[in-house]
Amino acid sequence: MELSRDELIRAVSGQMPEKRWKHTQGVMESAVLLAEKYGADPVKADLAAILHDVAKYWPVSEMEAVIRDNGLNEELLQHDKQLWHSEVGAFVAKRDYGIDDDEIINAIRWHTSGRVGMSLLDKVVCLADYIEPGRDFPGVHHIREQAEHSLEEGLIAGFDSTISLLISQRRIIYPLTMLSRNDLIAHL
Ligand code: DGI
Ligand code: FE
Ligand code: FE
Repeated sequence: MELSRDELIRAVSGQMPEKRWKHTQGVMESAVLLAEKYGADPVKADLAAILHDVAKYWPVSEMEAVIRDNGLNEELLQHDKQLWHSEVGAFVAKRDYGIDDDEIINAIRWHTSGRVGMSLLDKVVCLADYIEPGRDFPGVHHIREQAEHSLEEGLIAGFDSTISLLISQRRIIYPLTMLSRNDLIAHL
């Protein structure tokens, strides 16, 4: 099934509250700017951004069912439910929204945790998610500053802020988030 960009936007925006759609529009804007700045494909960045949070408001039981029934990463089920929407989103982007491009699917799949060996498009979408214009959290200014001169420095600042927040709230850290951060530092 091949959806036009407008059809995709209509279908995805209907899956989420107004506020999340606004966030998604911000991620689209930032992802295209980052793609142009750092040499990724802006068309792919835009599509990945449109879909990145498509499953964010799915009922937890439906996300769990999709992960179990389709051989997705069941290890996620041992971790924070906030981590499930990227795995489920990548799957439904392909199955229900006709996205056939693995670079786009991967950028959706890894937009929350990152992964070891992030692709250029993974980095663009993950960083855009942190710095889109509507984001306002302690530390976002520093992440935006880093993003001005380095995709990797921006992402490290982003992961650092997530990890610090999780620690301050005494929450469990998904190990891949730390591995992604370490991998970026190791390659600088
Ligand atoms: O979906 P968004 O809110 O736009 O952003 P996201 O996909 O980066 O989701 C971040 C949420 O996931 C945030 O509420 C923190 C939560 N989370 C819980 N444990 C972890 C985690 N995020 C990461 N990266 N790593 C964790 O271990
Ligand atoms: Fe997300
Ligand atoms: Fe998001």
